[in-house]
Amino acid sequence: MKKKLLSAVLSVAMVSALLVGCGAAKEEAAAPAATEEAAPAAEEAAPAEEAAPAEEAEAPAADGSIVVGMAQVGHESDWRMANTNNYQDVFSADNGYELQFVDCDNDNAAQIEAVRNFITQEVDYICLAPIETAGWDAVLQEAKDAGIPVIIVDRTVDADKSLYSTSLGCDMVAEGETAGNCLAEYLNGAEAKIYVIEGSVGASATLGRTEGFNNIAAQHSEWTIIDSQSGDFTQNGGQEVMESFIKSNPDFNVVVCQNDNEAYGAMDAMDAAGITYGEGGDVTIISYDATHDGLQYTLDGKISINVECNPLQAAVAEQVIQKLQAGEAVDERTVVPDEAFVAPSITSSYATTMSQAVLDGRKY
Ligand code: GZL
Ligand code: ZN
Repeated sequence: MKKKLLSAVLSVAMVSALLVGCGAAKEEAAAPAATEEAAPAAEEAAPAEEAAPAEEAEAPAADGSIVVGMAQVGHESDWRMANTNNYQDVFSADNGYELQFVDCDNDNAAQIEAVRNFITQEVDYICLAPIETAGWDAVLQEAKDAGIPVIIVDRTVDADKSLYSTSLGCDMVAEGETAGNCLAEYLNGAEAKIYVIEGSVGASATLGRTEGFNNIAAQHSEWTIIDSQSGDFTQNGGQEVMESFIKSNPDFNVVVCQNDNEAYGAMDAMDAAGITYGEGGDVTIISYDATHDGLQYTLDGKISINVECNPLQAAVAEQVIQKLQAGEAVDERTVVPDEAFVAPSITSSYATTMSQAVLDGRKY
């Protein structure tokens, strides 16, 4: 409601400009079972508003909607698109919101600029899905000084907790430990020569999953992590890293992909090299996200273990905003629950065995 009409016009122009800059052509192909191309965020920009004479610039938003600025990581993966779509569904005009959405295209500088623009526009709330954990103290202090609550969503930041209202998202360390525990149960003491295709450098999802998996790997002297490199959570990245791993040392039997899109790329690379994987294959693939296509590959036995990270988090963010609107206290952190899945031939005490019914019951 603090939005000033004049700055709204400017902000729509800025947000649109940002969207054009950030919403560059989608970098990555969708999963092999191609889903529709993600609509560039620019199409979602808030409609331009009539320029209001300066003297009316102080008037509160006529429609009384709550203005939420969302600085989204980018459009790097199917998971991210599901997360974006969920925010656009929940923070709709019908629900009483004006969502100013910026796709920051995995660009830290663009994301900091997007948050600064939200502060200039005096939005009511900022939802920040931080590309990296580091580098947020200054701009979060600016938002605090401007009296704009910031909600850290999906990933986490390395910043003083007094600089933001709350954080929400999945427990990435737990996800890594679940992946390790599923693998240990599945291998049952067998030797593992493991490659890890990490997510984006400096992202809490990458750091957490790596830490969690390594916690379990440390318990198994029969495991060797041969190499671990970033595939940037993209399909191209997964393919390129897998190709370089195969070229340097093709003697491996496990590959951990820190999201489904990297797994699709890794499968492409192994197909090209004639390396078999999945049920009856030489290599066990572990993935994260459990998106629809990722679980289809798990049902098909190509991916053996898939650890979910639930992207449907916007309702949790909305509950926080409604509490803040009512002047109520909010929890420091809300963990969004998730689970894990294994291929049909695997039974696991840490994961659900995939079936068509399980796939049909999924919400994303
Ligand atoms: C996890 C999220 C990660 C997903 C990737 O919460 O931040 O970013 O695992 C996405 O698919 O790119
Ligand atoms: Zn062991």
